[in-house]
Amino acid sequence: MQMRTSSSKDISDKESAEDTPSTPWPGSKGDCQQTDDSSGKETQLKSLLEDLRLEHHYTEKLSLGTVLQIEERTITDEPAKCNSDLPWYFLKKLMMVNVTARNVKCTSECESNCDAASGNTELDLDDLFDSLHSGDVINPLDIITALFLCSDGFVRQEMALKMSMCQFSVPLLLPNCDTKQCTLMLWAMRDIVKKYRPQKLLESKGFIEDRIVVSELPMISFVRLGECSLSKSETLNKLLSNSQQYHDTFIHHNMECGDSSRRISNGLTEVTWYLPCGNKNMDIFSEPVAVANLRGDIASFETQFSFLSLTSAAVFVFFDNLDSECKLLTNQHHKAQIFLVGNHQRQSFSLDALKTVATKLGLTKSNILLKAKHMNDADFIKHLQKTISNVVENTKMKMGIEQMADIAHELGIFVDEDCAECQTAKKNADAITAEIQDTLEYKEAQLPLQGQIWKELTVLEKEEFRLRKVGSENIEKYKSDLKIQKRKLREKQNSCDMSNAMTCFIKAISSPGIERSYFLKWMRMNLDNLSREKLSGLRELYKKKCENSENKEEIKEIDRQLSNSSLGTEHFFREMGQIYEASLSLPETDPSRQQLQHLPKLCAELMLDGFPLELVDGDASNIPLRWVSDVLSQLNILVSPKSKILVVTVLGVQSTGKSTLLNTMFGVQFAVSSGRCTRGAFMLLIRINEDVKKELNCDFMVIIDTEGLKSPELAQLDNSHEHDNELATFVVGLSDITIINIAMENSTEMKDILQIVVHAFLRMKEVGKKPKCQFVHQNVSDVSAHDKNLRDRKLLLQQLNEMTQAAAKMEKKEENKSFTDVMEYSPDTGNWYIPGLWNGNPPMAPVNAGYSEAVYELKKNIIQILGRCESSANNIMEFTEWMESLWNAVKHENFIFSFRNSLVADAYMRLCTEFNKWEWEFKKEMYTWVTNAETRISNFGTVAVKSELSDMKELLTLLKSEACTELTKWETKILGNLKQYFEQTEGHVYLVEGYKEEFSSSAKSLRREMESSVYNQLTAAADIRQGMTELDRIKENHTKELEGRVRQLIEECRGKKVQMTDKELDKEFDKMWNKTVKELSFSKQKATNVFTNVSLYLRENLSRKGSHACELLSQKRLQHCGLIPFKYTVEGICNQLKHKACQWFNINDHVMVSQNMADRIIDACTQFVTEKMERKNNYHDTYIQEILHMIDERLQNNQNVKIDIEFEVSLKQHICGVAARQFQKMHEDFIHANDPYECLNRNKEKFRADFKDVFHERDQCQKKAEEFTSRCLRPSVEDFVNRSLGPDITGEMLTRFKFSTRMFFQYSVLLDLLSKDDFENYKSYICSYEDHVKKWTHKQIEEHFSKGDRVCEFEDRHVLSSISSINDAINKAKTKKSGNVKTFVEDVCQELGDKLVISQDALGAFMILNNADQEQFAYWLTECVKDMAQALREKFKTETIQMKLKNLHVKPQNELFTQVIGCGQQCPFCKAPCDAGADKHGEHFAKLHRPEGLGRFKWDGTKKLVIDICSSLVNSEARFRCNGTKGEWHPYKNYTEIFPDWIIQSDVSLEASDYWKYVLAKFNKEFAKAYNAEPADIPKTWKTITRKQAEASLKESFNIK
Ligand SMILES: Nc1nc2c(ncn2[C@@H]2O[C@H](COP(=O)(O)OP(=O)(O)OP(=O)(O)O)[C@@H](O)[C@H]2O)c(=O)[nH]1
Ligand SMILES: [Mg+2]
Ligand SMILES: [Zn+2]
Ligand SMILES: [Zn+2]
Repeated sequence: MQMRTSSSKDISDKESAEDTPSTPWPGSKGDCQQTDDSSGKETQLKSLLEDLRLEHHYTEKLSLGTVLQIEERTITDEPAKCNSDLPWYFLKKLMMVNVTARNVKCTSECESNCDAASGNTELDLDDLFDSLHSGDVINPLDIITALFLCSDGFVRQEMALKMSMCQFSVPLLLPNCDTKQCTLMLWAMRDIVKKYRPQKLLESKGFIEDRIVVSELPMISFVRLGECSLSKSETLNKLLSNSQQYHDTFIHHNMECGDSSRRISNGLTEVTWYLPCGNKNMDIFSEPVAVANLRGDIASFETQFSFLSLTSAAVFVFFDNLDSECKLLTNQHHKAQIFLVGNHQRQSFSLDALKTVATKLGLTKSNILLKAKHMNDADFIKHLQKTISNVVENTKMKMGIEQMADIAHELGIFVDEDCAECQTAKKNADAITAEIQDTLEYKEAQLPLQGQIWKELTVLEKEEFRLRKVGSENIEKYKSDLKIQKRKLREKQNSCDMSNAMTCFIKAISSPGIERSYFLKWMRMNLDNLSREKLSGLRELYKKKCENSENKEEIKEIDRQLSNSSLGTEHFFREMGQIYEASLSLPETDPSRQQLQHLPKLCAELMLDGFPLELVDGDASNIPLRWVSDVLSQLNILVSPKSKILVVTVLGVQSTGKSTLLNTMFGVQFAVSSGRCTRGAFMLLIRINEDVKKELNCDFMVIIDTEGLKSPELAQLDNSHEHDNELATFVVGLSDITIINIAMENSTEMKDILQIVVHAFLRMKEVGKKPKCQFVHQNVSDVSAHDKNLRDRKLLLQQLNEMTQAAAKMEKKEENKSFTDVMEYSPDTGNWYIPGLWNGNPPMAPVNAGYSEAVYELKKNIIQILGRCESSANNIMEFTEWMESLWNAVKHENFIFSFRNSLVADAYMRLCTEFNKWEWEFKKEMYTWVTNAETRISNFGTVAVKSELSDMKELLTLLKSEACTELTKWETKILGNLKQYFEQTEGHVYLVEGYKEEFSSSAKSLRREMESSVYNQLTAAADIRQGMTELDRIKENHTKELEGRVRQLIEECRGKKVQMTDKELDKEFDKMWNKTVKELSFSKQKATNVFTNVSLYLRENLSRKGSHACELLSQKRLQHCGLIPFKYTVEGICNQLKHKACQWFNINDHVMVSQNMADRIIDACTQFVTEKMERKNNYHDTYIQEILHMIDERLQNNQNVKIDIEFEVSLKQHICGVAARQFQKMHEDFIHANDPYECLNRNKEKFRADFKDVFHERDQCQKKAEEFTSRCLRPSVEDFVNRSLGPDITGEMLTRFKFSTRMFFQYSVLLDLLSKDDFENYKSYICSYEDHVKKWTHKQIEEHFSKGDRVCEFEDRHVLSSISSINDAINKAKTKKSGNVKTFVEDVCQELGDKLVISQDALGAFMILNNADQEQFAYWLTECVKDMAQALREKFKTETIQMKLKNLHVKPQNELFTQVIGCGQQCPFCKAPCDAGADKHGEHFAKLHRPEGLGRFKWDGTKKLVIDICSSLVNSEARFRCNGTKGEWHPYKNYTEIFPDWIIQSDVSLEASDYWKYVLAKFNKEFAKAYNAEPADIPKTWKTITRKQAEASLKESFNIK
């Protein structure tokens, strides 16, 4: 025990040491301004505040921001552990209007003293006794008093409001026990509005709704004189509770901790109200009454007592003991009737004294209430009630709390509204609201911009996207006209001078912090007061009429009136937004525009202070996008950079308590009222405290409250269906979690609303966002609701599934079959049952504790779900971007196809960039591998082979299986990368989740393509090598033979013993050579007929196309094909079309398109052939197979061009003819080059020189080394560099922005065009796209590599690596000490066999007559290799990049071209190239579509170029016809039915296609001339587009920042 005490003491010491304030106890400010004479001393107040750790808030008042922020303790259920937890515990519960908020107690006291822990099991009564009398327990009244003392005006208001909702008493006079000064809590109570029905309105079923501080009510006060054994507060509670339900309005002795002594709350005067509901049987008092309760003895609180006597209708004085002198009572000047309440049961009770006092006060019998012995509690209470009723009914003394302020002032009591900020703010607010007579008139006069003009603007804005009324007019012209009309409306807005009200309003909200907050609160209250009377009546009426939907017209009228009569601060802010937006259409330098620049910042500051921002204007059904985005970007500047936010929204039927739910959950103040209340959507920021930031991975929570969705009947009335749909889609799209509020009782209504919501979710899923949702079922009272409603939940899910199917059908996304396809939803965890809000009958009902608790559970769950989100939250700018693109898409009719979002685009781009990197890595590795494999094949069967395999077939099989392993490795790697990529949380990868499949199948197809290409290369190399073995053997024999003869000759010559001259030697040598050559047999290699082979493959290729194809094929011999340029003839098509009247089919265009396609295919094939020719290798059948494959693939990709079999056959014949001819030549050249006779003759001079050297016994070392270097090594090194350089250059280019993805490439090309701004350039881009791209790419490579010496670096690297391999080989060979140069060289070659291909011919010739000494040779060889390296580098330096590109095996320009050309598809309407990323993508799309005229479309009659843009057309009612529609007209909207592979998205914004509009406007005449047409009618607004705007639109379209 000893130990325990000391340790607990230690802790408390430590705690207090830590928490000692560093500054001396300061005086307080605000309403407690008097000097504090107790400074320095430990005062009651100070010590209590220290116990609660609130001391620093005494000066630095608690603000709403702090109270409402989300922190650890708001979301955990940790019980209060120490006293300092208590205020927060109370606040947390109070903010959620939990009626148990006042039951605050630390648990640690008793539990930490656990005996078991100290091993002490003895009965320890001392300890028990101690803990019973623990002086540490704090009275809840003290906590409340302390909190009020430590809070600013806004927290006080909030506390008072929530306390009154809980039916707790609220402070009327707040004491400060240090200064002995008290304060009237007028401001704190200002926000309380009560609704009740007094007797006189019983008949009419009317009610009174009023701000309680202005209601003039009789007040009945209860005070205590001296000691009193009767619990005043408990008596009061009984008095105010109705018979069925007891409620603790006032804290009393018998409540938890109510018995611990009050340290600072004596003198506290509380007030509560009894308000009748109009039911005689239930109402305790038939008229409303205020009940005040003074804590403590009036002897010590005279001021308070005087105040009560002057303001109350009656004062009930409770006492045990009355002093007959009792000056306190008798000296007072009372206005109130005095009632004396004594406890007769007490022994000390003196009847005499009572009599004296009563006489002095002139009291009658009825003024004295005594609780007699025989009287039970109930009777006593009844008696009291009756007395009070009497007073209330008869008194004239009625007073609002507002009026009490004067009395307070007279008595020296402060009023919390006295501070200067509050008063100035009030004056400012009053000045504005005093002007308001008729709301509608006022709005029209003072807030004109948001009225009709804004509504008209909204209509225009939406029409710009929806194009519903375009009729027969040209769409682009129509759009241009709309734009002009819009501009006019903005001008009209700008022409309004800023109204007086707005000037005052903006001035007032520009005032510093606290005054601004007061101002806005005053405004809100004033405006509320003004419209309450009218609105609450209308709302009630609305609610009633809605119950019976027959009164449609009436409802509509009421709704209109509601909208007209409502006037809140949001209207002023809305006007501000309009003023700001209108000003943006003025020139940037305009002073009136500049004056308004600061408005968004003002608003952003307000948001940070917790004020809601109107996102959607519910009246106009529109968002002032610029305004809202600018406010948000200002907000982004104000908060720490990259602050992240999570969004919680609520959706549901009207008046189902959505706003109430949010207010309860987060302690916020969205407008709440019965009847139609919230309009549009509001967003509000809540700060996340440091301690949970990490967990939630965000800095703010955004809460969005929305307008209630209407039932279809109501929606029908004002066509608000669309509005509801827009709103739901928009907010669901913005949110991370959507709470769907359902009132279970009305299931058909619910179903209709859900339908809207399901649509919204489906749309979101389609655009890549997966908001989570929670269903909230309100008014479910039963505790076991969750289990009971299992059936209901099943039903709900079933309904949701049906709705999903219906929605999917409407949105044409039928693959969505069930609700869970659309989103993650589990019927078990996604449903919440919340009991009714009120516990009993309003107005006297407190909030149901079950409601608050259930909402709290939901809140915890929501925060948990948000914390578990696998993807990271948006930052403010990202949120803004989402918002903008969502709203733009909402404005279109076809949301799914119109949604374009830069975050999605960003994520997609990142994915493409990454994927391209992996893909290239893969390709590059495979190129290296193939190079190596080919080297091994080329060296096969020569000295330079390491492998033990003797059979080429075996080697090939081995290599193929190696290749397969390699390919699989890389494929797995890419797929792994992809998987990993999608597992990360940053970068919004979930948005592009839908593309995952595409990319993974792309990886697989890449593997397949690589495999077939690798196999082909290996096979060709092996076959060619195989063909050479025989030749090599012959050559080797020949060489051997000759070598023998030469040696013989040398012997002979030496034998002659005469000195022979060179001439004689030559003669001998020639003689010997001619003789030998004659004797050797040279079977001439026979060339194969390539034509035969090619024909064979062509026939096989076409055999699948039917007999007609074969027939056509037989009509012409291949030898006769490809001799003249290919020309497409139209005969076939014409024949086909003869019988149909097809005027729509433009033959000329068709011919042009077909010819174009054919030319492009021919070009590609020619290029292939040329490249093969350049390699000077033998022909191989894989070549023609590849060519045929290329043709087929390209034809496949151009299916929109209608071709017939004649076309295909003749094209293939043409290409094969050309190819066969070339290949034939290549083959023959090869045979010639490798002919043994030729080879032998080529080496004749070398033989001669060697002959002489050997004869003369000259030292051959240096010469041989040079020879080996220059004839064998150097070519192979050069070859090696050429093989390796291609991938290097390609790799380098691919890292450049321009080539990193297809879209960036497209963007760069277009930007380049714009910078040149030259017609011919545009034309070449449009008319010969591939050619243009090829040239452009080529130029980019040249440009990039002509500067600096990047290429030389690459080359050096490869040269060096070869040299080092050679040196290694030499050193290794040296160690073998064979002593023979021949074996030495063979060793060297073998070492290099994997890396360098050493020419067999050269090697063979080198080997003969070699008498060099190995060591000497090795020395010289090393020297020569050094020189060679130098020489090679010199040579490379002098070569231009163009020359180098020619020699490369892997051509960078081809690689890049394949990369950027992608799938090669073009928009079926405007021919814009497809920009999709993965190779094998599901749908094609282009970022930027063009006016169709640029693709040669012209009007039939006028021949004028067409200005329409497909991205607009797909939104309109317009129709088209083409091949695909078989000439029938088809709506553009349903273009996917004809072109299922294409997605044509609407423009991101109306300016998105400015680029091409600008081009067409500028080069209209030139294009017309080039296309043989008339110039287009250019809409007015197109002509004003500047080059800068065109560039901006390009950036926007490609999402470049
Ligand atoms: N009886 C009862 N009344 C409730 C309950 N929840 C809310 N209310 C009251 O219903 C009225 C409407 O609540 P709001 O929160 O304004 O409803 P809302 O859904 O936001 O309404 P709109 O914004 O107009 O669609 C208020 O007076 C609430 O006090 C409940 O569970 N039971
Ligand atoms: Mg609401
Ligand atoms: Zn297009
Ligand atoms: Zn494509």
